[in-house]
Amino acid sequence: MTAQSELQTTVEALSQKGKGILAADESVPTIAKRFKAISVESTEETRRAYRSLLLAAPTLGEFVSGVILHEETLGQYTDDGTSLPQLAARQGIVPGIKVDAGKIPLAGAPGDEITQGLDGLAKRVDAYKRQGARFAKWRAVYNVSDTLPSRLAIEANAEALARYAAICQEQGIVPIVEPEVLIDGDHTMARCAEVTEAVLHEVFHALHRHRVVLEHMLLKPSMVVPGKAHAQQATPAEVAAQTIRILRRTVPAAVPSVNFLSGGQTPVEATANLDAINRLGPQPWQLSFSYGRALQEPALQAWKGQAANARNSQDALIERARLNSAACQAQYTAAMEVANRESRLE
Ligand code: 5MM
Repeated sequence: MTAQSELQTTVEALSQKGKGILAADESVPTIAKRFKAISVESTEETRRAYRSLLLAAPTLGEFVSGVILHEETLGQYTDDGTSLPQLAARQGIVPGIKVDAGKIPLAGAPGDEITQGLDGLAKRVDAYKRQGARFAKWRAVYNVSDTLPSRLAIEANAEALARYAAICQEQGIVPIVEPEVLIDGDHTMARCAEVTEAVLHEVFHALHRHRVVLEHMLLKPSMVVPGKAHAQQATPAEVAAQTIRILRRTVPAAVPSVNFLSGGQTPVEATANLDAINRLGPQPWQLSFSYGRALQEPALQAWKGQAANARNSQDALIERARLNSAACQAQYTAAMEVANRESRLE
């Protein structure tokens, strides 16, 4: 298979109608934080147990087309000896891998951050591909205030995202480009829109300079929302209108799919907002999800580190995945939340 047709096959598998992506690539410190909230110690074994349970959830492949894994998970096995990427593949879910090496302060730009991990990336991507990964993800993070992010941070992160994407495509791996404008802070929705527009504009400029084939990548942006501490929160209809306005200004029609991150929204908010976005009618790109917390929070709460709770945890994951699948098709209603909860309690 040529690199181009390989990329096309993966893009088609990932962007199936009504399906989204499960982000399960929390770094070791992040998963430790999530486990601490349910009083579970984070060890290689507890991480393996939890992620095995997620990937084995019956029917997950009906709603989820791809899963983003952490490097550690790529080399882990279920109790019966199936590799975790293989377990995903058996459900019809494409295994992917987070390839960035996390963020550090950006020198010369107080308050801004830059994502690292470009050195030796081609070699690492080649090794991940041999372990079963077919797509990759790199996340850039932008803190928001009246003065942040600086022009330097916007340009430096765009350059890194584009170099990463070009390297992945050369290796036959589909890049997910994730510029996350953070929800933290008390900024207005207008400020989030302004920053998101500047960030996306610069990202696509850099992708063009680095000759990234837009048809063979996915975008994973944040939605346009007010800061979490802002006094006035937005309705799903407002989030949808502002998000689509900014995406239409900045994202070329050649990009096949936009898979939002949840970024600290509650699971219900993330689903309602995605539904409202899809209710605005057809756009040049598919509009779906690539949620971490908004898919996993109820599953973590149900699991609590106990093998006996595995089935309940899987049910909670499937419930969110099904509701988000409905949201991708503008078919979600708040009443579905109640109906689901009641049927689980019966
Ligand atoms: C699952 O978390 C991903 C990795 O984050 P860390 O490296 O900080 O642990 C993260 O990139 C995630 O894929 C996105 O933020 C989307 O997840 P949310 O929870 O925002 O939907």
